[in-house]
Amino acid sequence: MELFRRHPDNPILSSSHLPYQVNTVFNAGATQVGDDIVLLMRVEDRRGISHFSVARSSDGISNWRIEERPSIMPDPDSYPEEIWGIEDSRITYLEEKSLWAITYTAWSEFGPLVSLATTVDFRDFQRQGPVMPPENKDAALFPIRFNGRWAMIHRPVAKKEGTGAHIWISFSPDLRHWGGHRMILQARGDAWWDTSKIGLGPPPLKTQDGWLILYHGVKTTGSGVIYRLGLALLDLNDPTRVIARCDEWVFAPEKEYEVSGDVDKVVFPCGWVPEGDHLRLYYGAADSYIALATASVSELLAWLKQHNIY
Ligand code: BMA
Repeated sequence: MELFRRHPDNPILSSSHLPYQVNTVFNAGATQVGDDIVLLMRVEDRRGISHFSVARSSDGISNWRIEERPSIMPDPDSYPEEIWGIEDSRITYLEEKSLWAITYTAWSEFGPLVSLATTVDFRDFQRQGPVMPPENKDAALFPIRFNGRWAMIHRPVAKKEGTGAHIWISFSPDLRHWGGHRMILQARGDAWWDTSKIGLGPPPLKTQDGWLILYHGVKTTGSGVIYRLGLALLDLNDPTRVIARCDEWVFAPEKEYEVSGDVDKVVFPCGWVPEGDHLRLYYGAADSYIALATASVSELLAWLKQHNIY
């Protein structure tokens, strides 16, 4: 049986749900706000440039309420790094600050970088500017501080030829100044399903066994790339310490809406919403749709124990 079970109504959101004409919707950040599930959808317009649009639903599956106009448009006049669009948000609630922190990819003239915004209601957003220079993406904050420092996972691209793109962690006293950079998970190379590039999916999830990490791994094949998903676990008190990493992938493009779209064979989650042991995973499918899968956190942890390479 699959660990992540696809919702029968998949894909739950597509371009036809938008009240204005767009190319695609995919790779949405997700969180619970009051009684609603809120998605911060990546919307690619018909120029090819992405912005964010908020979708709200009380069951997280249907009857999405989507605003008439984009929620956050790229603003290259004030934020030049957003010239080619804003993409792939990850949302973390910071209880200490009573706000949501949103990390996203800003596509600058010099390549993708990581920017930060905050909000208390998903109506008004406060940009905090870039936090990681290019090339960097797939970033998310932890919800708490470690020894007084905030922590962020991100994915810089190594310049050294053939070394791939790996997952790093960095620390900050104030969410602005980042240091203590350290590589924690490496693209595995060789025949592996996560051979060439890996990147964080949703923000790290606190569990009894550690911080649960869902990441995408990329393999280039004769017919293009395949984006599949794997699991890892970081130590609860010291997230630079990897305590588990899967051998096999846990989720891969199989359904028509995952296999065929603007970019074929892509599953790309940016958000999950836990409720006790039950987990809803929102993922982009083929860079064209938003889909939902559910899982049990304890089943994921049990599977990871069996498939741990550490
Ligand atoms: C990655 C990101 C994602 C996208 C994926 C597949 O590099 O740009 O936004 O879903 O490629 O095209």
